[in-house]
Amino acid sequence: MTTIPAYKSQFIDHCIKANALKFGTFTLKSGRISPYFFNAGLFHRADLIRSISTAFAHTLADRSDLEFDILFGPAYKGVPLATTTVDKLAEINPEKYGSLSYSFNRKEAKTHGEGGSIVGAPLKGKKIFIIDDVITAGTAIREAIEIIKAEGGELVGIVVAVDRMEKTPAKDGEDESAPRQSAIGQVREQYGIPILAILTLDDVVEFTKGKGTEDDLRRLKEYREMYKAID
Ligand code: OMP
Repeated sequence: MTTIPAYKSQFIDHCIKANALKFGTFTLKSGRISPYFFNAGLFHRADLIRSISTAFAHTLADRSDLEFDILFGPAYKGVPLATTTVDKLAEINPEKYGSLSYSFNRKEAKTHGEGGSIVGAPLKGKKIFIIDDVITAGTAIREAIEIIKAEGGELVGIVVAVDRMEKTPAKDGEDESAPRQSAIGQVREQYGIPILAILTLDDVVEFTKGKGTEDDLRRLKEYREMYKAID
């Protein structure tokens, strides 16, 4: 049995206490019926935002090969994730991350005052890492990538809280059970960048083996069998 690092299992514990990770029956944006759901919108409490920013910071700092100037959190859910994770990274390693910046987009460009559609560090000529909650079909992430391109930044990676590892939905006439890539896999291949996650579906299954009910575990495994992507 594979063991998961302490920061991951602490993070899952916090998620479950806060109801941010729930087991049951949930209909996803894609229409799939999932036995679990992750809701990053519930991390507004001080102890929880601290827990998620700590987990993000460890996920990034563990990859000492990665260099970036700015954490970009797409509006709105990415905003607190970017700001708090920048702070946490500087606490963990002030030498490497002390001058790291955060940045995010305005949903509507401002036409008065300082103007523009970016709040925080300007992206032009900088190495940018996107931070976000969940990638399912990849729509939100692709919008963020377009903003970074338009602002002249260089995208060097993406980190999400949960990688559901799901294959893209079947197109008309395609067999839903046929093997397919994930949205994350497609973005990784298209842009040639690393995409990291605090938790994956595999981590959730491992955690449930130790702490969940038999029924939750069986339903998670069935779901994984049905929807896990080839990469
Ligand atoms: P994409 O923009 O299609 O990649 O989907 C991301 C969205 O999936 C999030 O903004 C949520 O609305 C939703 N979501 C979750 O937040 N947590 C989950 O566990 C599953 C989903 C989902 O609907 O697939």
